[in-house]
Amino acid sequence: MKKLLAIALSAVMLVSLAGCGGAAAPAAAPAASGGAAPAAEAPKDVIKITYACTTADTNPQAIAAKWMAERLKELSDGRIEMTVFNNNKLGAFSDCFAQMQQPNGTVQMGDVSPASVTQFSEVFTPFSLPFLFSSKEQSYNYFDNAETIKKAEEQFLADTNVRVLGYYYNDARALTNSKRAVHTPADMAGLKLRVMTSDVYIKTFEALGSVPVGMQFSELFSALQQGAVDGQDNGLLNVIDSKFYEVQKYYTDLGHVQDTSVIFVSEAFYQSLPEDIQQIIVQAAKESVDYNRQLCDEKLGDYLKQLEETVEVTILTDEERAAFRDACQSVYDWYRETYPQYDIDAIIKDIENY
Ligand code: EAX
Repeated sequence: MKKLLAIALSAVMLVSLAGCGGAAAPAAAPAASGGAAPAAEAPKDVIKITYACTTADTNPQAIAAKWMAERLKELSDGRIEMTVFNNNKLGAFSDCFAQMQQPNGTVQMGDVSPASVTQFSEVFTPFSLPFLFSSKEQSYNYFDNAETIKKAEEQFLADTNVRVLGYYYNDARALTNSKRAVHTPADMAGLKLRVMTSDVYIKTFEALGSVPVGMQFSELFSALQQGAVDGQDNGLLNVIDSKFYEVQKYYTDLGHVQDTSVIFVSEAFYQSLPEDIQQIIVQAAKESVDYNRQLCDEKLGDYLKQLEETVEVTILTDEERAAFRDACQSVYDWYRETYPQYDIDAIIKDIENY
């Protein structure tokens, strides 16, 4: 499987490299320098973008990214051709991200949960602390407008050489597993759960008494299917779209993180582009965020009904959820000690204004 992916990835790299050479190059040299007949129409420079994401075809992130590809084409009058490789077609997202960091990498854009890239920069770690945001609207407002987020984006760029363009909704994260219905933290004891490769998630799921295992999303379905892990913590959208419900028995609407999926562009690639194209990329990404959030609202209601057909669904009461929140307080203590450079208490206060 790994080998196949590697072959697929290098094939894509070749194609993409061929395309990229043209992308970064200046406008085609005029054919008519020596007084010969001027070229009637110089061929337009096509800028190729390879976009990587983890989500399946029906997920609002993948749909919005493909919509962005159309919008880029339209706004640039055909000069930008973006191809979206969703559903982990390019393999582990961490490898795709590493490509975005390179001057001539094979991947120029993509989106993923910020917790999946904490090994490249830790600046987004505060925002996946458990039960930090009280609603998806609050998290939208905060991510779109807060000064703290603007600063985090600047630091992220400095750390990684990758620019942030916006935030898709990656759902209120939930809990699925194959062992038992979960109503209380005690029900989680010993459950082996896949989490993103983020220390905040590891600490959160340890605090809840489970046994977290950091793993790329691209490995998750087979890990669930083969029983290598008992469960995972994606929300309703990914549970349905990536078909986890086929290999899971229980769902709890835990809501520990109002998650985003950050849209990235390689800074080296971005800086190689003319200004008008840069602006088009910024605009199309922003518009696709609105589209993504609208799609999420449309899908989420039906999705719960759909899930109830195959999986035992637990909807927590406020009191029940509070027990999980209380069980997570030690994660904040650990965070204050481990990351004193991020003033989490100031962030908590700040979020209340949104
Ligand atoms: O960004 O890895 C995950 O669980 C994420 O939710 C997924 O990649 C979507």
